[in-house]
Amino acid sequence: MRFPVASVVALAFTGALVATGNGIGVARAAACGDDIGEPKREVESARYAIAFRTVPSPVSVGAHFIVELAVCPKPGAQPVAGLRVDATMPEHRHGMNYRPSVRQVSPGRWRAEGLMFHMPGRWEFVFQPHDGRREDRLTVSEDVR
Ligand SMILES: [Cu+2]
Repeated sequence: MRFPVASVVALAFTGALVATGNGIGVARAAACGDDIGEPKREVESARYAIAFRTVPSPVSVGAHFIVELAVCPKPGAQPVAGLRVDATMPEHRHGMNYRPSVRQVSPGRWRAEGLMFHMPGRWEFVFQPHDGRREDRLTVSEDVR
């Protein structure tokens, strides 16, 4: 299934919401995936907030890893009907050699297995939640040594 991508690209941050001075944003981000475990990272688009962590963390080159995610619709957004998880090396114009499997483990919680960064350098996680009609695209930079 293909969806038009809402061209929303958000950058990774740790507590960067505080810098926006948006009190509502701080509260909302804190509520999404609070219990996901450390090191928790967050990213958001216009419609969705995502908290996630990799297992293990940090990720090792050439070793499979898992991504655990909480995907939270913002007020007014539709519930998440599906989620795609991928990773690329933008400077090298390639992706992973493996296609991760993604499943919902409980309401709002997702698990992606079978990811592998096969070389060191700057990777970018690509999270694409959709509501059945439209898909957002959230990216998070990851330096892998
Ligand atoms: Cu590469």
